[in-house]
Amino acid sequence: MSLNETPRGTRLHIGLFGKRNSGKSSLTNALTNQQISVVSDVAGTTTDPVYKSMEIHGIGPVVFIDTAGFDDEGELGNKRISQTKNALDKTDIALLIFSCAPDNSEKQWVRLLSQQNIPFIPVINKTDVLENVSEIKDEVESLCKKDAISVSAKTGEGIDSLRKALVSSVPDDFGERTITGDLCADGDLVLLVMPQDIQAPKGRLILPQVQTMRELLDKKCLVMSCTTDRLEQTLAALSKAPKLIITDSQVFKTVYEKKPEESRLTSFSTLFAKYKGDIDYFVNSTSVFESLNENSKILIAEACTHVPLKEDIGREKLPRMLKARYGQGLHIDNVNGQNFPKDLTGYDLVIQCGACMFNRRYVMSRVESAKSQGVPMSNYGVVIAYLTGILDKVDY
Ligand SMILES: Nc1nc2c(ncn2[C@@H]2O[C@H](COP(=O)(O)OP(=O)(O)OP(=O)(O)O)[C@@H](O)[C@H]2O)c(=O)[nH]1
Ligand SMILES: [Mg+2]
Repeated sequence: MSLNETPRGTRLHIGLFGKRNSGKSSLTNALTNQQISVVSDVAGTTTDPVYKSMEIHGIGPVVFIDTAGFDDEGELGNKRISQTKNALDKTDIALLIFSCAPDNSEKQWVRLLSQQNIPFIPVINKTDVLENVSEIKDEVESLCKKDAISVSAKTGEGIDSLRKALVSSVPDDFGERTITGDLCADGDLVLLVMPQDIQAPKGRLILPQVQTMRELLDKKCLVMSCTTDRLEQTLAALSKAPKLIITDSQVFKTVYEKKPEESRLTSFSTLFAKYKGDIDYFVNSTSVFESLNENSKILIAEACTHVPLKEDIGREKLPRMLKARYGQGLHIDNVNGQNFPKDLTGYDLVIQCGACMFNRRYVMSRVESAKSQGVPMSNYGVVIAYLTGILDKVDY
């Protein structure tokens, strides 16, 4: 599945993890009531993570992620485990599947889940054929220090209880975050400045614009939108100044100069920086700009995997702005999609895109990685605002 098809946004991501043949794919199929994943008694059937989105009554939209067994072996096996760990970085709730008594590999995963603060439910599968279910359950519960759910993916027994357990494990604050936060409320006039430039997909709006509009409509705001070249005409057509203007960050400075004084101003990517990531870390990290020089090394991470177009922000605009400031020798690496180096220590700064294609948990796992390595990390919108001297004027 390409990243463009990967379910995203505030969907709760439920990852299934366990050893090979424990029944992860069978359980994914049982939980979704569909034959999504290939099932077989050959250990190592699932290789790349398989994503399936659906609705669960009591939770709403979710994504199940079926993964390769974490006890895989050999060179290819290690690559699969690395993909499985990548899926863990996106997981909001994990199902840890056992089909026999736990051993070291499960002990290691219980540690991993706890270290990453991922809520998980231990699941004992294959209860239709296991002879010593209660002994295994005792061992699993003492390892995980919580109740396990017994199921059979084959007969369907226990699947309903597992769905109920999932509903009650959803973190309290999940899905509470909104894109526009308290910047606007019911009845406020909100103007969206959205240049439909060469990077905009033909005949469509980009995802951050769509999601923001939908949220504003749900909030009962009065939503108006225009392209940058029609900003003045639009403002003139309104009977009062917008409460809030949300602009594409590339034209932030232009909009700032033309906006009515009383209108608050923010950018789509700053809003998404807060929605998807750690806005305070992103803003504080801009202090590194004071100490960068031509020998510095910057990593630019883009979530999308589109073929870079002319005037691409990550590959052209940002590098041009940065090189104009620090010199042409400035070293900039670009990564796309899920390619994000584990070792960030060689970098002086990481700049992440708005990440509309990623879930919050995945962006936060990158932030945690940067923080733990002492590497500053920011985001497109925040950096552009800083470099154009208006970061202190952006509301978020
Ligand atoms: N009897 C019984 N067999 C099951 C159950 N769940 C899975 N199986 C069987 O166990 C084998 C492995 O199932 P999979 O769902 O492919 O296991 P997996 O964990 O996805 O395996 P990998 O993709 O290889 O890591 C298959 O032969 C399944 O039919 C169950 O609840 N009861
Ligand atoms: Mg499988």
